[in-house]
Amino acid sequence: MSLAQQLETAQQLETPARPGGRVLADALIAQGIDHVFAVPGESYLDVLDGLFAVRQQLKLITCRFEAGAVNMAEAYGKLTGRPAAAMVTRGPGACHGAIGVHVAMQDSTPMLLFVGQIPFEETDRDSFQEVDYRRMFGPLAKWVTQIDDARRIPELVAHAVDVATTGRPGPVVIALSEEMQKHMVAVPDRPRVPVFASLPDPAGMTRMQAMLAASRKPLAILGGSCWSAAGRAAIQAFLVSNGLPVAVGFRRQAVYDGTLPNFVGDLGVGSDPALVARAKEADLILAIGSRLGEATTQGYTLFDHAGGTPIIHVYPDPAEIGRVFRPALGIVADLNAFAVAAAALERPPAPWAEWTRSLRALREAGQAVPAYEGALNLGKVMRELQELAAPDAVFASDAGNFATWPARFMNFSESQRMLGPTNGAMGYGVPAGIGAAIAFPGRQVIVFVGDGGMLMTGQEIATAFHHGVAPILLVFNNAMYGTIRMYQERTYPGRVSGTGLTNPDFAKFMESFGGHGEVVEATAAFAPAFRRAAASGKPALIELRMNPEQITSRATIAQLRAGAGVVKPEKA
Ligand SMILES: Cc1ncc(C[n+]2csc(CCOP(=O)(O)OP(=O)(O)O)c2C)c(N)n1
Ligand SMILES: [Mg+2]
Repeated sequence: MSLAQQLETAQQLETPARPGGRVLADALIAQGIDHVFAVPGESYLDVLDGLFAVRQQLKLITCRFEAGAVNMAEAYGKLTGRPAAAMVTRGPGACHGAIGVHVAMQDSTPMLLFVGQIPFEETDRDSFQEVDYRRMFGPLAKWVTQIDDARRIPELVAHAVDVATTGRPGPVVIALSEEMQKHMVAVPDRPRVPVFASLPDPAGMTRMQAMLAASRKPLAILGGSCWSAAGRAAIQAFLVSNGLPVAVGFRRQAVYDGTLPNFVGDLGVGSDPALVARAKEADLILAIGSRLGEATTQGYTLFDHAGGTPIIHVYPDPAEIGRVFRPALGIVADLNAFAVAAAALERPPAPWAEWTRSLRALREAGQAVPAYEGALNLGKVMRELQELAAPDAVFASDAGNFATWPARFMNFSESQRMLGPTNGAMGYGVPAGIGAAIAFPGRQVIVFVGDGGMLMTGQEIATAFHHGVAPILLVFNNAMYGTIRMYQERTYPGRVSGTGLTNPDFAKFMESFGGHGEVVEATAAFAPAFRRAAASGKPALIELRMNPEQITSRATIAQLRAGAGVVKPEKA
């Protein structure tokens, strides 16, 4: 017997036998997981029983829909930088939950998804609810595994957490064979590994400094997940002291303090066309944490793919650097470590002060609220919300045209956070808001959601009540799948197909759960309604009855039709 085997045997002798379900619960605690978001299933009864045993240390959040559970876990990981676990049953549960895996992958969020699996000996019989999760989640997740032997639970859970949290973070799916959950095994827990972040190479930092010194029109694009408070402070110190204009990537508002004079707006769907034009003029792009994905780069058109625009790309995973846009310099580093190193650099002269001021002036001009038709001016409502929201509020957004109202008219401050799905997943906002409220008890949570998204996962309000959290939902009601109608009107004017909606009374819907409901039809009614909602202390919903003609903050349906004509397919 090798020394390692002897040691393991000795450890096992000291470790009492536990059933697999309990070993799993203990393995989660050993790896620092403190929340599980779940819809139960008979496929993982033994794990549920293990969770019962450790209920003081590991909080089990019972949800109403697997898409809700997985999105809550994703939001928890995105906000805290530490993965939460989601648990769903085999087959149908896994199918419902899959959307959250896609969100976590595209958003680079650490997350674990456990799926109850059929008994191992029934494999490949197309038995009840059988699915091969390695094949199903292969292209969706960062890693997929299945535990068939209870003795391997501590090892595989520890590795899953390492994979989920390192490099470009992402979701790991772990299927749990039914029988092994019952097996009594004597196996020790695995300790957490204190992995130190990868520092940027000093030679790369020196080259970055030289490139900045030679630039006249630089633009920083900030994105990424898992920023720590210290990392945010350091990157802000670097960007402010250098007077660099800062744009944020798609749905990454609030990775940077929007009230600062060098914040120039967001690049994504519905961005200010003037900012997009200026980004194309920049002579140096400093992309920090952004993948330079499709939405941020305006369908990969913002820069020359072959390197015509010099780009410095800072990213924790070398595989993302140069993936589409070939950068002039790639720096592989943990983002928080890069921020600290950048803040410590000597400051070159910044001859771009005027350029930064001109970009900021564009942002401010774009935020001037037009006199929209109709009684409810959503531009003014967003400006008011900025004043009314708690200084450390967490915002969560669903996907849809309504999301462009806060993006354009609000500036999120340093202590506020904003969660949005960069993969454009409808149904994300309400669960993400609940996940945020559970992650940060006591902080105000405000959700932006359309009438379409609200009826995808709005029933998770029940979960908010069940677990005692009170988000405030702002439902932008235009009685349509407005985003798709917008593309429709641009491409096939007047041919409205499949995009109209009939809605319930949303305020009464919230009241039926025991929450606070409001309907706002005029601008002046918003502030008092919001104050009442916030003061209620209960989950609250404010329905914003929109003028459906105002399809975006920049166009009416009539304007789209007038500008339409050429059939030009676009992406939603
Ligand atoms: C899960 C999912 N289904 C469908 C879509 C396609 N889609 C994108 S936006 C949108 C409409 C959103 O409607 P609503 O929530 O009412 O917001 P609005 O665009 O009207 O502001 C649809 C159907 C999507 N992105 N995600
Ligand atoms: Mg709508």
